Amino acid sequence: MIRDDLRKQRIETPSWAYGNSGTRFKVFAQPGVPRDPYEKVADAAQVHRFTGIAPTVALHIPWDRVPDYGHLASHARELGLGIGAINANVFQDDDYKLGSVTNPDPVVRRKAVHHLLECADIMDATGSDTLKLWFADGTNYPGQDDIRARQDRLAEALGIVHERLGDGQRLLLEYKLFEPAFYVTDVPDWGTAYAHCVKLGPKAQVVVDTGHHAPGTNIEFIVAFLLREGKLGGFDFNSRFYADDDLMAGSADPFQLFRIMFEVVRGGGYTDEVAFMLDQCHNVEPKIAGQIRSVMNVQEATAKALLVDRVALAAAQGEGDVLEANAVLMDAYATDVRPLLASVRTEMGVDPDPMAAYAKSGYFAKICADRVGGAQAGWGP
Ligand code: PSV
Ligand code: MN
Repeated sequence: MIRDDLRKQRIETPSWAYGNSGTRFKVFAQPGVPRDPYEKVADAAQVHRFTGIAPTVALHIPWDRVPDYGHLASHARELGLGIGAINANVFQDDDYKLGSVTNPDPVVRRKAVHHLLECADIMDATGSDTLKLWFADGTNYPGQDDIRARQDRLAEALGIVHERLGDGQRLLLEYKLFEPAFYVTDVPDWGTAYAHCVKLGPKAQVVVDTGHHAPGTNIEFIVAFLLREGKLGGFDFNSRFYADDDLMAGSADPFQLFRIMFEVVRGGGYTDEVAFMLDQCHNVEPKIAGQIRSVMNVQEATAKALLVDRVALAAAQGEGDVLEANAVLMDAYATDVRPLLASVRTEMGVDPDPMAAYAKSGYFAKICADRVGGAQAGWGP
């Protein structure tokens, strides 16, 4: 039943979406922005409160470093939230200029692996089951370093981390075509991530950030392939017009988001095994409302994907009826699912119009008034 499936949906929001962010040219401060991880978690709880389907928040370490992670997790629990993926950050230290786990210097490599293991400890302390690894590692110039040796170093580090994971824990390896490296990126694409994950074993899977491909890449094919191999661990959803734009999910290309979600549903990936996470930065729009909009956009794409008449689709495909097969898919995409979602929300005890309900709640005015003094959170510890 589509309604049951929609009620079960889980979308994770990132703690860093609630802090200040910007472009490489300017970070724009917004009023009411959290000053610490506790306030970020409180904001994430609002997204869950108004959508009913965002019950976990991802942390980024060291951006969300606290003295007592168990305490942060219980603060989250009191607000009705769980701690989701722990994102390791080995890209903001001077030592990492030439890479972290692939750095030619073994001392730097050890430091990076130590951080990844610390993130595994934080998983234990918070009850998180997912370690998300993205490496800014790569080179800018031909000859700068040995491409193959860097792969060996990467494999070695991943092996140590994989070994450390406990039962029920997994690592998700995130690829990205370029940036900050502009010649070689050590994990540039799903194939590289997949090959490393296959070698590592069952606790390693690939995470697909929708902004991390060359223009024109068929992301739904990647999703279908990884799911078929049991190696799709999750998504970092965001939208892009050009590169890694980190815009609201579903804002640039809602049709692509629908096609991705259809392959998820078709491939049996609409389960808790695949983590549906957001990874985006709200630079010009208000943070919490921006997250609510993204969650709703993913939810709408999901509803349309669930609506596809797969029996009719399979029949048309089997008969080689190209036009009919395409029409079946487009019928679902063209359906206005907003009334369905409003009614599902009402069944769930959530306001049918999350954006309006959040706006009316007065939460934004309250955090603007309350959060004075202190340093606003941004892309730093
Ligand atoms: C890298 O661009 C990325 O997508 C990774 O997921 C990071 O951890 C995240 O952005 C936040 O900067
Ligand atoms: Mn990402």
